[in-house]
Amino acid sequence: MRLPIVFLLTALFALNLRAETAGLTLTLTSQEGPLEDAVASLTPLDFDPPPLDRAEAEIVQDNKEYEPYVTVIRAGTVVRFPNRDSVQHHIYSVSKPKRFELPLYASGESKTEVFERTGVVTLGCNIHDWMIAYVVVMHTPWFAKTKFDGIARLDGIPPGRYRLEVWHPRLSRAFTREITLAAGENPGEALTFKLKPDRRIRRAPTGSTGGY
Ligand SMILES: [Cu+2]
Repeated sequence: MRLPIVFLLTALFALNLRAETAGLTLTLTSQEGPLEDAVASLTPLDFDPPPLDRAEAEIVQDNKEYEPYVTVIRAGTVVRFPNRDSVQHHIYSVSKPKRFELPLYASGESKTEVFERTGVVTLGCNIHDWMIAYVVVMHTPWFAKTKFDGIARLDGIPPGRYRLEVWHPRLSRAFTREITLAAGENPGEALTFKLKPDRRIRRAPTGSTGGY
């Protein structure tokens, strides 16, 4: 008789938690269509987000590209940089929140770095000019990155006032606005952005750079 009551209480508690949280679903587009690789986040204005327990992320070097192109993490996250290529890379960042370099290391090896400070960190490679990736380091745990459909789903958010922010490598500045989220609601919103030209360096044709 005792177990079922515990189950019932657990179920009620879970239901209650769900009813008390809020959500937000964003559909992001630009002049080119659905906006991929945008980071949408909600930073609480009236309370501190829960502290980060432990988090890891991975940015791979594969086929002489970084993958993924955009990574969003919380401050304090450990990022692994495995080299899955047959060639070596020299990862570097001169971005303020995290200046570092990981000189050449062999295929199959991996290095790690901790990202402690919030902001956007741009990664390059000293050998391959076209290699670029972004690490968006956030204080808040409530963020989402868009895929090809441009949709960012933010849910399980405590109700309250937030700063909604949308970042993308090709926005002149991040979009921000205050928003209030109510318990049990998950409104949808569409936002359209004007992107700057894509300044990514075109990759050298395969085979023309010999050993590189
Ligand atoms: Cu490289």
